Amino acid sequence: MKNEYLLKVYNDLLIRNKDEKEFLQAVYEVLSSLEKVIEKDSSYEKLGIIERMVEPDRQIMFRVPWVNDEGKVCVNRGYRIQFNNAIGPYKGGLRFHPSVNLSIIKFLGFEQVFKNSLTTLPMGGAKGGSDFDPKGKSDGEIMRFCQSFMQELQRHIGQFTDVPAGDIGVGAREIGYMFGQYKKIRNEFEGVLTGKGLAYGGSLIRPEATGYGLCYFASESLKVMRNDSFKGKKVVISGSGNVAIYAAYKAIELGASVIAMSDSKGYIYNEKGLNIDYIKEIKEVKRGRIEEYLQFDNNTEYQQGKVWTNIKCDIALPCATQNELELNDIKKLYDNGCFAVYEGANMPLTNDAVDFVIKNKMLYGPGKAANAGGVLTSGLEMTQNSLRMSWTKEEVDTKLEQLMRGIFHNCYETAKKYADEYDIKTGANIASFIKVAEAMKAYGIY
Ligand code: NDP
Ligand code: 2IT
Repeated sequence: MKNEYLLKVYNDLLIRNKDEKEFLQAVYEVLSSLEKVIEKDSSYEKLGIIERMVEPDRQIMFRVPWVNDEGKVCVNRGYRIQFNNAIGPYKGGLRFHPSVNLSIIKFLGFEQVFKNSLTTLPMGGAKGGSDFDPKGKSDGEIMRFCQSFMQELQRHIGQFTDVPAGDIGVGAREIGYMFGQYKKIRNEFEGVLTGKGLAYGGSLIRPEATGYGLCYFASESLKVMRNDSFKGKKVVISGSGNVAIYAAYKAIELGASVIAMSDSKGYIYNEKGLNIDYIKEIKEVKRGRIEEYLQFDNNTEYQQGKVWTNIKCDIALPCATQNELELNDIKKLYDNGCFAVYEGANMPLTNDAVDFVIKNKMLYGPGKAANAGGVLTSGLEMTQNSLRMSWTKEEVDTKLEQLMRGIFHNCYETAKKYADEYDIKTGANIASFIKVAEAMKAYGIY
């Protein structure tokens, strides 16, 4: 990054937020793509657009007390970072994981602003969550935690203000407990959360949406950039949660075999392909570990530790968490024949790993574009709630597929205009930035 204005904003942020490693990384990734637009239009600097974009509208942090099954009072920290609502109400998931801290929620909120802009739907960006660890907790403990979390969060959100959803550690069960608590405290039945159950305003295809959307984006990229498809490809996926499972189903439906998946403890590998129904049963019903797959199929290998970079494959779909693939991992994947990486997770590649991918002309889908299908379908859930009706599976899936293919084209055309066709990172950042920046300009200074 050479532009003086961008460097100054970044260096100021570095001083003020020096401990927020993930947030600084996400900001650097975006700012380093914006040089050409900033140099072409001096109004961005004059109006302080970048300074205003890197500072959240508001950061909410709160105490979450809850009682465990032994009757002991426990305390966690809750967060909601409302980053930017220039193009619509704040929107973004909630993450429950022991690693959650301010830096992680801020990076996720910052990314969400640009991702939501790419969806073409009217949604601003936010993120929230807690350092609560759902692993090993009983249903009763999860319920009491979610109720306490919502007791405070409810005063900051609303269907026209801020609409949270799921992320790591937050799925249909947690959304149900939180929606019930919101409805009770506020005495309002409104689409304040997405990812709801079908019985109370949820959308068909929302559980599948991020994984399906990732494969729609990938298949458009394969078609346009290589005249190719998923057919016959060997795919490796990290994670075995919501995003990973439905990405695996869709990749298989499109003709690929998924040969490896993982969790935070290790990965499973079977050259002939994995059976995703077993993984769904282990993760969604038993809430167990991926290692238990071996009980269903003893021809599969299990390895402890970091994901699968030593496996021969064609396409990698990192769908677990941030910074899971570093430069050396990507180099190994590349040496093993992998030619495409599409990010189901948020920021799964370090910035130097992304640079390697682009430099070596691997096909690439940055998270803010490739995993936008989840929030996009959340946007469709909000629309259905406003209309007080629900669309069929086919209607939602068709909209998801069309919009994801559209996101690829928007990023690809913008990449060609400002950089080169393999630099989809720059394409995604510039295309999403311009829309948010134009809205901010229209409002004047406030
Ligand atoms: P889940 O909680 O359903 O699954 C998370 C998966 O990632 C699990 O397999 C988990 O393993 C693994 N994982 C989580 N943290 C770590 C870690 N620190 N190290 C290694 N593995 C880890 O979450 P989702 O599938 O919803 O989310 C996965 C990613 O996708 C996240 O980056 C999220 O931000 C992103 N995303 C999610 C969307 C959604 O709609 N849900 C939308 C867009 C992006 P284990 O069980 O062992 O912890
Ligand atoms: O990272 C993400 O885009 C999500 N976790 C989904 C957010 C949403 O509001 O559906």
